[in-house]
Amino acid sequence: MPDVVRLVSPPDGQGARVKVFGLGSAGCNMIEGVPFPKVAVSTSGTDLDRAGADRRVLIGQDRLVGIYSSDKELLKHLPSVAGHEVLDVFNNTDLAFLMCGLGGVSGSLGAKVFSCVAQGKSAMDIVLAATPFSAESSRRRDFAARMLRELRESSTLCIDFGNDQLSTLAPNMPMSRAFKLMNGIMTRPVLDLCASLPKTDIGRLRRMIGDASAGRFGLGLARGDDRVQRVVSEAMSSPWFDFEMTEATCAIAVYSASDPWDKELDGIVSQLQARLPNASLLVGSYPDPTLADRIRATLILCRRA
Ligand SMILES: Nc1nc2c(ncn2[C@@H]2O[C@H](COP(=O)(O)OP(=O)(O)OP(=O)(O)O)[C@@H](O)[C@H]2O)c(=O)[nH]1
Ligand SMILES: [Mg+2]
Repeated sequence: MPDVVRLVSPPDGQGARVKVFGLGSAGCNMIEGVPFPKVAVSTSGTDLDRAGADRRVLIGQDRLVGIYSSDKELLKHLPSVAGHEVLDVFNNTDLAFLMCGLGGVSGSLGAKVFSCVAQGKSAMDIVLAATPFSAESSRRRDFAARMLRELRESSTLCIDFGNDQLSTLAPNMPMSRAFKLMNGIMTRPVLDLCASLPKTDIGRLRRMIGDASAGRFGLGLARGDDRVQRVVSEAMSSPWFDFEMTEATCAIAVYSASDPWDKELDGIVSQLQARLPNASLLVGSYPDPTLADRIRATLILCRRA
């Protein structure tokens, strides 16, 4: 039976030092309301103005392409090659979340460069990337697909969110509202991981993910008598889980409730074990008073890239 590891929610001051990066136009939208130190990165100044970030990195497109084209191993071992404006934003950072939309230049190349530099600075890098709608140009979609393959290979974990699947979650919604909804969904794993992952467990998370660096996300919310069963069913029915569940070799689950209950966490663990026969489980929990009588399950399934 694969391992189950339970995280103990970190006391104040013992959580990981987190930084959230918004790369490119989409990335700068995504980090807007995120309650952690934020860094906005783009080739466009207007993207940076929007993000309300603590640090802003305006980088010329030629320079970004130049760093991207340099030797990736060199970048990991000698991150200063990227230049100080890229390097310094990783000071005092244990966990770097890199958010972007793939298909354009800034977000796609930015995510690749910044994830390599994060590794060079010994920060754990988790990429959260939206991929283009089918209605966008095939050139954009092909480039996004190529960059997703690269990011899955090179980053510690790359969670992709197909924008197309938004139509399942919110049919007939205007694009601007749909993006807002999607950006809120994409920040959920960031909030939940940060609330439940002590700094001392980052190495363990990295080892459990191993080479299963292709991540996908599911979310469940439920109230009422059989809420444990329903919260897991809802999370498992994520439109992004479009692969065989036997492929998942690692699952990260975070349970939250206004007053989390060990018995409910046990219930979630056994439901997940039954549905994910090959996955080691890393489970965390934390209190979220805004949930009132509901519970929430956040689930990240990881497969080999
Ligand atoms: N989820 C989400 N996706 C977005 C958003 N804005 C754009 N996208 C998607 O992200 C992809 C990349 O677009 P941008 O972020 O505008 O591209 P960029 O990284 O700024 O690239 P350049 O402008 O070429 O430097 C698009 O093809 C859209 O599918 C957003 O706010 N949320
Ligand atoms: Mg742009």
